[in-house]
Amino acid sequence: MTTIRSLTTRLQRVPLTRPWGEEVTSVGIVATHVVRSDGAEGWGFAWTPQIGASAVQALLERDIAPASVGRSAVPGEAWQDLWEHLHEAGGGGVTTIALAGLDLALWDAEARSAGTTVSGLIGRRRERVRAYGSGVNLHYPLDELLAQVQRWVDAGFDAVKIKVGRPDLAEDLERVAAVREVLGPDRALMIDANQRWDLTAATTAIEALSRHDLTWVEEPLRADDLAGHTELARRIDVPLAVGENLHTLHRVDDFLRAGAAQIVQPNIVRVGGITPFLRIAELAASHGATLHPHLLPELSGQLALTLPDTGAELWVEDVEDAGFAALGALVDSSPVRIADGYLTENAHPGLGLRFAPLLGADPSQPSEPFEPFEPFDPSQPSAPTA
Ligand code: SMN
Ligand code: MG
Repeated sequence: MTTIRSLTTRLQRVPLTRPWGEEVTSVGIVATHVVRSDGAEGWGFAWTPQIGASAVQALLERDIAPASVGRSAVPGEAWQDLWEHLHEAGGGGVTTIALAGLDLALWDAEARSAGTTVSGLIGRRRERVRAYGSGVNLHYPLDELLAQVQRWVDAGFDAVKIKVGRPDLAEDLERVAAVREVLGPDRALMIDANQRWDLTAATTAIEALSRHDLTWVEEPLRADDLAGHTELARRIDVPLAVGENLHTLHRVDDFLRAGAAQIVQPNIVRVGGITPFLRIAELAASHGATLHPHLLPELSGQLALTLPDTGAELWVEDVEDAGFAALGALVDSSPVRIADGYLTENAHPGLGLRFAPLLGADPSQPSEPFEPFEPFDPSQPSAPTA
């Protein structure tokens, strides 16, 4: 049996050329490297824009590496046991984000050692998948927002997503109306509230905004609020999309069973990697729900190419200037290409997503061992709390 010989990590922040807000000027990456008992190597990553990157790295180094060394390196085989191992720290969230770092590296190693891509290993079922233009643009003044929408139109996207949830609904109305004007009647427009509303505000806002022909409304309420989404879905006609903050198959199942969403958007890293993502895709298909993977198109685009045709649309999300290759974060060129509103794969080994160390060190070298935390000294008084 091929087993996991080692797992090492490196934490880095990738600066964004187009900040996602005043405080979001970079995203956290925990780059992972696996060596198998047969000597094959794989590279993966965990991702968390603002919160928890050090916790994710600590889980990988302190809990996942010791529990995974010696286990099967076949992608997916160790996943369930490791998820159960981590579960007391939470069924989803930092635990699954960290587990993705191992899972992706194992899929990468398997595909590289078979001389193929991950989509080739799983079985590619499509040559291309539709992509939509997206932006983290709630903070943009209206003229910048419209210029961004025009860039998407010029680039050939026929579906776009913008942020809503400004403090005053009149501003959202003005922005969505103006964006619809730029798009014309035939392009699809989606809105994303990023959990900013409560049930009353969401009902009022969506009723008002829906006159601009919306393809979906994303995360109108706190993502944890299953009852709220169920009630909102009963009240409105626009399809509801959730999933970038649902971390497990069970939670996605809860939403679909309750009729609380028609569209699910799992984030491959947040759910724990490719292994659970493929299970969630099957689950969504069994519910007749539409699945559009959240963000990370260089990763989710590759997986989207392998999903069976369920008759539903399948779109990947291209957030402007957020691709890891475009941000200069990868050793190799991008494993995918997005042009004229479609994503296709470029030739590459494995996942083709080796993160470059920030100062140009050799990525084939294992990362520095994890810095041990300061040991707790019981003789020292703890810092006073305010
Ligand atoms: C989003 C979430 C996290 C990072 C970037 C963008 C957003 C989206 O919710 O769906 O695009
Ligand atoms: Mg979103």
